[in-house]
Amino acid sequence: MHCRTCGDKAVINMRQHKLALCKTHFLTWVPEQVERTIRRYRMFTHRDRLLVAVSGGKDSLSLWRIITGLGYTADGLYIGLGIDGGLAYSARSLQYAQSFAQQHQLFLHIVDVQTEYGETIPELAERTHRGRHKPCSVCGLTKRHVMNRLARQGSYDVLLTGHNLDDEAAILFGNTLNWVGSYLIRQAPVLEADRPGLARKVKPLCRMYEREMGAYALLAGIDYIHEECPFAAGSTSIYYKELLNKLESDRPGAKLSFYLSFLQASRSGLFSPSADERADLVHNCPECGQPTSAPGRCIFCRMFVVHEDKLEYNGIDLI
Ligand code: Q46
Ligand code: ZN
Ligand code: ZN
Repeated sequence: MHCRTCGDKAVINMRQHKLALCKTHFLTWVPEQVERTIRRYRMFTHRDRLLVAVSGGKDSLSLWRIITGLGYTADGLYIGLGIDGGLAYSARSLQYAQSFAQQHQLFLHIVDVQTEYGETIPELAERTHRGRHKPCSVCGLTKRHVMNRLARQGSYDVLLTGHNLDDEAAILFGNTLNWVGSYLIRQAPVLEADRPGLARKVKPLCRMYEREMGAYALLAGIDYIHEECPFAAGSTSIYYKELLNKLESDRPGAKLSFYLSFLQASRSGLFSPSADERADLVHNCPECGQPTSAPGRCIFCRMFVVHEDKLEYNGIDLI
């Protein structure tokens, strides 16, 4: 197999694109694809201040590397979840994020959930009975809250996450299996900050296959945490990814076409929000200022209600 551009030995064959490339040309092809996605969906410009959510994994670190390599200005945000699972998962992922930032002379915000809010994610899940064995829902809503908070407090224009095509296709697959309309209308490469308290969110890797991002991280020499979070094992999203990979191996390009056809249908108004859905998220939490569906405090602030004194003691400005 030879590189389509220069004829040298190819290091990767992407059947979905009918394209084989050598290391040099693959390492230029990936940023070109990401730049095209940024422009196609009008994600941001060189004037914007960007904040990248960094987990220490291959996608987010590669994203940070690619966009700064393209000349954008971007700081990072690492959220310490306090997840151990016998692997010291959080402590180790922080080390990868920190050493990447140091190596590339980039600024990394670090928000440790236990230090700031008094409990780790597993402890919070245990106390609130919201998933003792799998704290993913508590974790997800805490991460969303912290990302919004930091983006607003730091006056960033856009928040970037490292979701790749496999992530997006798996989320879409789950949402269509159950026809969750309210989630389908919110799944997009760009989520506008259409409510006070929300940051604009974008996913520049949404058209990149996980395999392509794995190869990019390896060939670009990015050091990242290889293990998944211990709570990811057995998750439905991993199961959906496996199913979609089976489909992809028989029909190369099936994942990309599934996702892109959805975006096209979405643009043509197939998933317009109902009046109820439009009325959703109209209130702003009096405590933190972020949008919430119910009057009064948002779920995040209600979860931390017993720690209010600690929040004040820590001097955290939540508004
Ligand atoms: S939600 Fe669940 Fe992830 Fe949080 S607890 Fe781990 S697996 S990190 S993306
Ligand atoms: Zn080449
Ligand atoms: Zn709140």
